Amino acid sequence: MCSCHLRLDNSVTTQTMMVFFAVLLSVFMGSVVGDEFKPVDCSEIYKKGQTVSGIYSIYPAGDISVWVYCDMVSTGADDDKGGWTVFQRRMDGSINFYRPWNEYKRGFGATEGEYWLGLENMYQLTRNRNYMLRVDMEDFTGNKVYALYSSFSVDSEADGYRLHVSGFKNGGAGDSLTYHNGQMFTTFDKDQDSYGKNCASEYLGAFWYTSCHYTNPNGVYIWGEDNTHFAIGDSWYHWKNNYNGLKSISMKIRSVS
Ligand SMILES: [Ca+2]
Repeated sequence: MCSCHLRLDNSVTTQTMMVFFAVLLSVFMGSVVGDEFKPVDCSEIYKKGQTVSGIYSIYPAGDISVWVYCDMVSTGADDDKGGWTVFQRRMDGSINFYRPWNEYKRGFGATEGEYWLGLENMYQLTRNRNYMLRVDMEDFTGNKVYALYSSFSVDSEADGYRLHVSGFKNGGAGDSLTYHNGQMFTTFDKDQDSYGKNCASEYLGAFWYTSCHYTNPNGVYIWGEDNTHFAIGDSWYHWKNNYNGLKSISMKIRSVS
């Protein structure tokens, strides 16, 4: 076999290649280092023109990136779309949500499916910015409702990751969250609720329990109605009582300008 047509002047080829890679590297470095876009949340990504829901990288504390699901289609109180940072999502029961404090602090699960973003990330997001909250839910027959709250924030770990939520607006779900306003977060290994026992171990979840809950979004993923064990499911009382597990529930925040 003759390979003469491939024979080139080695020195010229090497020089050409080096120039080519030098140009390529400078373009690459320029795009990565020079103009790097570090969005704090999905609201910033949406404002940059990304209108497709999906997995994006955000920087809640400004330096370290985390993967998150951005809902770019749901509406707020003014029917304005998009920019929602999903911090909690149940949809098929594939992830075990009965986890200890450190897991709820750091976050867990799969961004493309069920996950919890982490209390520290939620604190970092909401400490310097104003956010509204949207809770979306669906039952096992395809009905969908939601609840909106005009203000949402989470305190630091030193303050028990205390929840602040207010300004309810009904999207058919009713208000099962205002009751939890002002509460610290409780897991089975860290009891910060106002109940004699531990609400997390009593109702197999982790939440801003009082004594104990009107909603248990991190509870057991039960398939619809089941009162075998009282109020352990991923329920929202004011829509489906507390012995009905929801097919899906997701909690998401968007910055308020
Ligand atoms: Ca307790």
